[in-house]
Amino acid sequence: MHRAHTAFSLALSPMAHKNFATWLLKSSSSQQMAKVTAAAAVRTYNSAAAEPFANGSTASYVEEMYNAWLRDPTSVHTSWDAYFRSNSYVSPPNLAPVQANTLPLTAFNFGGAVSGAAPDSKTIDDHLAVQAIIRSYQIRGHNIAHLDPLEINTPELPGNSSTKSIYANFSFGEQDMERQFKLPSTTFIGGDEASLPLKEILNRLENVYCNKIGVEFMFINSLEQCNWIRKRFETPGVLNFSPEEKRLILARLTRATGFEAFLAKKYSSEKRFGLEGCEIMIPALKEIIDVSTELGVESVIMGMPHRGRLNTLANVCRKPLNQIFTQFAGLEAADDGSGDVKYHLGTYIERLNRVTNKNIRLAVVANPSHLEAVDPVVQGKTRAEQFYRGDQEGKKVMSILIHGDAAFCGQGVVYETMHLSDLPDYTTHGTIHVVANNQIGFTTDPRFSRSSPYCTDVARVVNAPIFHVNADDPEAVMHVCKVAAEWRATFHKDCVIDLVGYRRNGHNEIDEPMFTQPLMYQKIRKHKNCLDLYADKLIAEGTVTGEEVKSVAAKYENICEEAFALAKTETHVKYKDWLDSPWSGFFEGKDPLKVAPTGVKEETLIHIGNRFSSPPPNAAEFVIHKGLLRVLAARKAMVDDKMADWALGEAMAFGSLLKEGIHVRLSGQDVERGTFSHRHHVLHHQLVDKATYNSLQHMYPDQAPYSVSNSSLSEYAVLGFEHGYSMTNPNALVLWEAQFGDFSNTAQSIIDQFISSGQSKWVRQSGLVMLLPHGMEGMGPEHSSCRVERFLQMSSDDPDYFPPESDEFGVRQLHDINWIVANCSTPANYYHILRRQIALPFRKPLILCTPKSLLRHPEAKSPFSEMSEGSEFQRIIPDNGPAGQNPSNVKKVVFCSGRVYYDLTKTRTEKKLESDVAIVRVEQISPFPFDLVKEQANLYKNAELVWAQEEHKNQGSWTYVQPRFLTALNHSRDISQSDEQSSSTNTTTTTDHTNHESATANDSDSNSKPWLSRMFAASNSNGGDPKDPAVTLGGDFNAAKHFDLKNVRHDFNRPAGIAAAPGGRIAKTGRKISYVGRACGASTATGSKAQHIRELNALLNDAIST
Ligand SMILES: Cc1ncc(C[n+]2csc(CCOP(=O)(O)OP(=O)(O)O)c2C)c(N)n1
Ligand SMILES: [Mg+2]
Repeated sequence: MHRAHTAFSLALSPMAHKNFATWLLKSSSSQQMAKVTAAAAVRTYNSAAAEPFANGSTASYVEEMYNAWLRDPTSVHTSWDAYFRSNSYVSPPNLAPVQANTLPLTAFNFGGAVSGAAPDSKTIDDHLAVQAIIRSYQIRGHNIAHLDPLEINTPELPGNSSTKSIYANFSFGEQDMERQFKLPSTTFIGGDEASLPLKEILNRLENVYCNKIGVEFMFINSLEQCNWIRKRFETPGVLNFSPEEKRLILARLTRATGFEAFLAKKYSSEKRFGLEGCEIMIPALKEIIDVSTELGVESVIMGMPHRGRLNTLANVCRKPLNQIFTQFAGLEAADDGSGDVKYHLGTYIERLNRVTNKNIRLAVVANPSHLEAVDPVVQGKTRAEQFYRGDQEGKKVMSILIHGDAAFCGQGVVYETMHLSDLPDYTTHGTIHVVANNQIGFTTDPRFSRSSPYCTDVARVVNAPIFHVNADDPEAVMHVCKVAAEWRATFHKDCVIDLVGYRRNGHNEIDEPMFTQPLMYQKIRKHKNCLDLYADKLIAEGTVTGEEVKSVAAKYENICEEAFALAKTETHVKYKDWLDSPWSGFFEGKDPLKVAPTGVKEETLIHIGNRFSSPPPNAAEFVIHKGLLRVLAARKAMVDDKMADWALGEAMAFGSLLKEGIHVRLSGQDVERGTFSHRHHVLHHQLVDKATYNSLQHMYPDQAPYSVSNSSLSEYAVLGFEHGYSMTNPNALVLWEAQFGDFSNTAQSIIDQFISSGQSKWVRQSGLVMLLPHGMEGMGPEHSSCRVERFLQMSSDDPDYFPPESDEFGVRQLHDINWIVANCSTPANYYHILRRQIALPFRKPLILCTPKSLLRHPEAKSPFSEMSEGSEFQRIIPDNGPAGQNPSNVKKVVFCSGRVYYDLTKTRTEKKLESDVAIVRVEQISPFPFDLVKEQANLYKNAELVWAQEEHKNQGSWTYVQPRFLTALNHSRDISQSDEQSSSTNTTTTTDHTNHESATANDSDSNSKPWLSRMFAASNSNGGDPKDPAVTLGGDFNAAKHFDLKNVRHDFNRPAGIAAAPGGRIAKTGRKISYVGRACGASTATGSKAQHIRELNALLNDAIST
């Protein structure tokens, strides 16, 4: 379509209005080409073999070509090759048996020829030519179809010159128009008729392929699918709609248009990203849903961008209009969450479909601004819903993805998501993509935003048919939608509807489009809207009266007015009303701070261990690789010793959860074996293709399903997919593993926009686990660091605030944080933290740095006793050696996290400093274990404290832990009264009861005041009113409020009012933590192996010294 804009001035050329068939017959270039064809006919056999097939002139010539092609396909011109490959040619009976879907030439009833007589060469040529014309229409008709309501697009575009040259090879004249031609079985334009006059053939093809629908499908490899599509569009009468159907379309279009008009009237200065110019999208979505419901679908999950979102919620999902209008009022939220703009919110509705009389569930998934980022999330959610319903073929649950034209071709995640569409563990069994193609992206014309002819070309890679349709022709649109829904139900594959419309306003309603698209908008200003055009048509043909049209519109406006009045009575918005996947029952009756035990009976561990280390039960027939037999034997030996390495610890976590009925899904690149060849969950028969054995699927007869899937080589789409999967059901452990941790940055928008912030924006919880191999092991700048600093930077606990201590400290922190970041050093802790994901009474994403060399490290093993009943996850692992036993002798405490622990202990042993240096592992980095760090610091009262890390100073955990250590250390001694008095007035003492009370009394006030005014109040409060909530900032805490579960808000990890003010507690510290490790660096590179070792040794020497 973009050529349209390049050729804007050409739109008025006389050629633009010629129809395709006329042009075909009369253009001077075609006469020119006829001469060329005649010349070609006298060529010799050898040169003929190199000629395009349309030049062939005799039946024997065709046969010669065919024989030559059979001998060697490369010996003929590529067009012959393509022709024979397409099965369109059938050799005479003496050459080959008759094939399905075609007829032998001799079977043709050649108009005028005596039946049974051999056809002359001209007759054959002409029939071949007609067949080629039909085929050409099927292939290229869409190029010149009238798709653009603005008619900027013309048949004279450069992309169409190929069409011209192909048709120029055929030299039919007016005299041929009445000749009867046998129709090949690759067309359905004849209906019940086997032959038609040429004129009628051309007319029908013109109507089917070059009118308001452009069907792009001939690239599809399957003949069956091509025929299916041909039949749906070519059969005469497919576009005939009954008066009832037309009235329904009109009614739906009236609502869609009326909704936009109502918003424009009431909220004229607000951004709405309205659908004007493509309102037909609403009836289109409804048609897709109606037909799909009729065909068995019960649940539809939609993903869409800003454009038309409110209209979709109102008129497709039928979300109560007053709830939508309330979003415009800027009301306070009655529940948690920072919220989002109205055109990003999700929804979930269960309702009766009045057309099909069936119950249907509709969900629109909340999405961020980041265009197309929601696509894989929707697919994951859909897949999960299919899984939980046992809908293995996608008959009950389907997804619809709606796209903008610019985003659809511009955003790579579309391609990545498309590539999941046919993968066994990721398919949703067909997605219907709807492109709201307004032929513009913000202010950019398509000619500057894509290099492909259509914005939909990305879909061709998965063989998805693409139905382009003029959005000003409602009946054509409805037909296309019906075919799309039937296509999905029949083949369970993706398809695309390209709704070619326009954008009546600017990018949003406040934008001026004439700045940048003056010519286009001159046209748009003069263009009647789709509803008016359709109403005029129906009135003219007598289907409805003008009065009826007006009354339907007035009725809808009344409905809107009533809802508008109701919305005005609302005082609060509730984010929970906008939740796309409510977890009914999950939170009910749960103590929100009670964590179930994560240790299990030792016999369970032994059982899982034995199964995990055994070959398949039919081992005699199942040939396993010898190396794997050794792996299994080593596992068995560990189980006998009641020890677990990393892989076994993970299997224990998975196996025990499966036993408890928790579905486990692990997905990512090469996860089945494991990037580091340590996991081996899927054993492959060495002699039989696809024969595999997965012991974790066979732990217990009544266990939950386990799925482990090597994914496509995509992080963005696959991580998004798993996030969507995790949203669907809280009773599942869903894990995504990066090949190496740093590759996760290609999925950054899923991490930023969904995982880290989904709960706060959309009250959307997820227990997704991200496994990120991490460790500076001399593998070069990449493959070393998962950039844990970035995850930590997004953690929402306040560095300057020590939450109140209690037995529930750990779980309260988890409850309130946005996600958990950990770097475990033992298989047992890995096992516990995975199990804790499910044991928690709520769901939080878990970002886990995982090891590489530790997978095989002889010391990185855990006894079963650390995983069995009574054991639990250790946020901090204290020093249990001589240093920990005699803390007063300790001169230095080294805090660290993850793999480097093992290097540090080795160096300490070498230096014989076991009693002098304590090494404490911080396993859960975020939320920061303030309480346990304080405890450890108190234990080693006289020791110097250091943080050791192998990552560069500006990377790793240091920047996150440093301020938190200082906060924790300050709390390890009392803050003196004099400290407090000398401190800035915006900090209060924990013993200042007056201020405490005032905080309690004024708390709601304090929370509702905008932060800026509170800040100014604070700075002005020197000697001011102590009751002003601003005076009680900086680490003050209202215990009563926080321990009242009914009032739990997300502020355990930060002060109730405003964050600690600058110059607060941390400046008063008496005890410090210093840094040991690499200097800052721009990349994660450590140079050569030798340099890496040198730097590591320096760090170990610095850390382990007294
Ligand atoms: C990833 C991303 N990049 C840039 C933007 C800014 N942006 C918002 S809408 C828009 C134009 C989108 O055009 P199109 O996809 O055709 O949708 P339309 O607005 O025309 O319906 C852009 C560039 C964004 N939201 N997301
Ligand atoms: Mg657009």
